[in-house]
Amino acid sequence: MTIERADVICTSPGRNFVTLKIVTSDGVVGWGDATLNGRELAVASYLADHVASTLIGGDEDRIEDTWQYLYRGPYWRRGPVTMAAIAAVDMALWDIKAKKLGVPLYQLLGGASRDGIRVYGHASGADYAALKDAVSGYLEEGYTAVRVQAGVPGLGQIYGVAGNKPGTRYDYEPAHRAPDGSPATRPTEESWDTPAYLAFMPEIFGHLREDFGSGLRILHDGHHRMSPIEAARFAKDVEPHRLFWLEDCTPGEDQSALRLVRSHSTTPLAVGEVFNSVYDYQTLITERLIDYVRSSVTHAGGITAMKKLLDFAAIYGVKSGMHGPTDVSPVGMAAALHLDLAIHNFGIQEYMPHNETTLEVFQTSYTFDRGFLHPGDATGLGVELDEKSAAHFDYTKAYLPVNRLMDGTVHDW
Ligand code: CS2
Ligand code: MG
Repeated sequence: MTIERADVICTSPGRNFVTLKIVTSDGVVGWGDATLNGRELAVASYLADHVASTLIGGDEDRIEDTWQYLYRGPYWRRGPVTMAAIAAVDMALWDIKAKKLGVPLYQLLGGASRDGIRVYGHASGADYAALKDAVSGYLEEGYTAVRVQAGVPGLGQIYGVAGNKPGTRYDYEPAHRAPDGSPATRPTEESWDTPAYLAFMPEIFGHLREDFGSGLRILHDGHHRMSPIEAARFAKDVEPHRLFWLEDCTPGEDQSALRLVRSHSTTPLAVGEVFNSVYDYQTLITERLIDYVRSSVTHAGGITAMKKLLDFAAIYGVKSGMHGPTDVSPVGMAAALHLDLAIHNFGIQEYMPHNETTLEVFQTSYTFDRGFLHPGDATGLGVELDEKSAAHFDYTKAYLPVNRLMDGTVHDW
């Protein structure tokens, strides 16, 4: 059989998503996630204007060959736009293959290596009292791992600190439309002060350990904001509180900078949500400078590429900790869950549940039970997009915020 159609669907059920639909000549449909938060239309154009016509008439079963054709063929390599586009094609072809064989995708990846996928939720609070409430809420739902972000005195809204009122905690969304819901014309701006953060944040972990004991897995995201020496100090200061991981303590593309952090602390390090290829990790993995790989299937070239990356990491004792924010669509999330279930070196999976509107458009079969997810046993990825419903939600331009130091200097976000 051959690929008959490859259509790109941009929709905004609560937030923007780019989805690729591949249809074979015998009518099998495969879905792929190509969402790149804040830069969605660049990937949509890459797929619709440069990739779709090259797929038509091709053999949908040749997944590896198609991946290589799209990666090596165009000469220009890597980058988030290209790799999200390749990822969408790759996911859709794996979805088709598993549907044709009548199995859930994880069976083609070696079968289940575990019964459920431990996930971490996002707890945050403008102050410690609010954070403590948020953490307690997650524990009541059975979570065994939480990422904690807290407001820093003297700073306004900062990354990762959301409302914690009942029903709003999952609304945390860093990509902004205009306040009236219309398309944004430019990013909002936040302010940042690393010394204030370094002085304040470590004691939060101390309070959490006092209140919740040593069993809770505590994660924290530095969101690329520290210099190597600041990150080394932070990782050392929080060492007594035994974090599960410290994420993106520095801008990770400077791979050798992590040597400095590593040489000062045993706090486990997680890096890679903005990476898009195994080569971004080469130094980090071979020198054992990190403990967890943070890429998502959507941004790192699909299931084919992630499986290779995670197998490479396994050789060096590095585990998975795949990115799972709401800007990865339910299709991308399902792809992660099939891999999580199958690989041996699974670490943890990030989980930010999508809102009800998103889940009306994307019909999922993955399940959550007391802190663990399972991809389900529907054939393929187990997610179907309802195109009629998607058509009700027009793409609405939104931007991630820009971050500035207190003196106005643009800083890492
Ligand atoms: C993040 C994301 O999930 C995370 O750890 O750092 O929230 C990230 O900011 C967004 O995915 C950006 O699109
Ligand atoms: Mg992060």
